[in-house]
Amino acid sequence: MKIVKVCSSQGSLGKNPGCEKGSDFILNELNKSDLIIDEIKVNINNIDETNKNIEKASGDIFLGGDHSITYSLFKGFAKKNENYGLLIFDAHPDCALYIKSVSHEDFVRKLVDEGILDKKNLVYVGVRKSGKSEVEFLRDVKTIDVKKVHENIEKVKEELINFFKKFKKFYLSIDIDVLDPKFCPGTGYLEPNGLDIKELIYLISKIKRLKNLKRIDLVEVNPLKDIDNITVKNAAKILSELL
Ligand SMILES: [Mn+2]
Repeated sequence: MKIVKVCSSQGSLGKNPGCEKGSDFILNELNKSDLIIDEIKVNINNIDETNKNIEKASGDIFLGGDHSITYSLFKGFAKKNENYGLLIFDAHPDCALYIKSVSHEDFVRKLVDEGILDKKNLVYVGVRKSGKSEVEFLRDVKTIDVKKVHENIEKVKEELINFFKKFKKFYLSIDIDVLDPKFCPGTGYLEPNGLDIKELIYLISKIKRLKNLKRIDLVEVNPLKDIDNITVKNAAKILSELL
């Protein structure tokens, strides 16, 4: 199991500066000496170069960084003519209309438009704040809301496992803001009524048993905005569940 640090907030549109420090804080909190840890070369003056380096990287668990890193990580993960899926835990769908370089607000749309991701192989859990331009995009995408997790987590677990087990491989992306703000005060956007940390840990503990889960990322943890280290501690819990 190789962990890779992606210390960049270049794709956060200036809205989550500090999240480039997330991976170091999370690993520090986890405090395990037997981990294999690598780091992607970041050029803070050139996001395209950073993204190329991310795309070339090999590894199992990637620690951001902002959510735009998933664009290049998923590109590097996807191989032509293979069937693969993407599972995203996030308060936001990140499928806004994009302008130029990929950002943490639009990377999913870009992956779909470029033919790298098929919408029907994508599932969101926890989305609760979408922009106007995102509603149309989401119409034919499978989404599981927070209420459904609260009400019947067993059913959600079954649904996710049945959906993702059919792929040759799949990718799991976790934006920390899928959690309720009381579990993640240190992130870019706080969206009320999110998942409980126990719910998230439970779901990922079941999902990770699937052998075709081949790549994971955990993003948008911002130690500079954190309160009493709550976000970093919860991110370390999530990481330790994934190891
Ligand atoms: Mn988000």
